[in-house]
Amino acid sequence: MSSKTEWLRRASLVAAAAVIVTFSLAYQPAAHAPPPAARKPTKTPVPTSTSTPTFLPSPTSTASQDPASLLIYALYYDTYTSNEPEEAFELINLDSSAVDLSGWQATDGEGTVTFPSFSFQPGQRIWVTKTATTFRSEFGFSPDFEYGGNSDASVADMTGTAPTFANSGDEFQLLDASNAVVDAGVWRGGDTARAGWSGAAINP
Ligand SMILES: [Ca+2]
Ligand SMILES: [Ca+2]
Ligand SMILES: [Ca+2]
Repeated sequence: MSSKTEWLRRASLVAAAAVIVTFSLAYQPAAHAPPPAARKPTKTPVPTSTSTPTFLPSPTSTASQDPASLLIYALYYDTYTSNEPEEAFELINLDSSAVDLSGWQATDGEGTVTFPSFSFQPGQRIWVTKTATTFRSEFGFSPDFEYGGNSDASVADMTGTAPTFANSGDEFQLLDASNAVVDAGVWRGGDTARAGWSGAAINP
């Protein structure tokens, strides 16, 4: 299967030095179509200062899976806290049925972490962070998974070696249980040749 995934250019900054990239990956490759209302975030980070939103261009993903299924919705790679323990990403399930995330992986090329069994419901969005306690103190709500160690017993842990999202540029891939690239993102100086991505890196 082929797919085209659009990284829309909605983004918000939670702090002056912090960048959270929020992108909706739409089925239709319209260059600047606004996101459907149903996909507008309902969880909003609590800003500690205001800064100018960054608008992303719309490169095309070449991920192999049905584009209207399970997608990367946001990536928080340049965070507010020193040493960035609250790096995070958000996924959305746009499928009409639940997806079992067991064995699915997230990687930046250096670190790869694996989801435990989890029934990802249609329309659901989940936040996945390196450190749940820091994430919650910043955003005001608990993430669904953490991958940098068990900082919070109430938040499910992923296994593997934690990715670190380089602020100067990096790559992120979501792989299903058969190791197929489901979605990907490349920003700033990241390697745009990675599977699942085509076009220029985003520069929020
Ligand atoms: Ca935990
Ligand atoms: Ca990295
Ligand atoms: Ca980072």
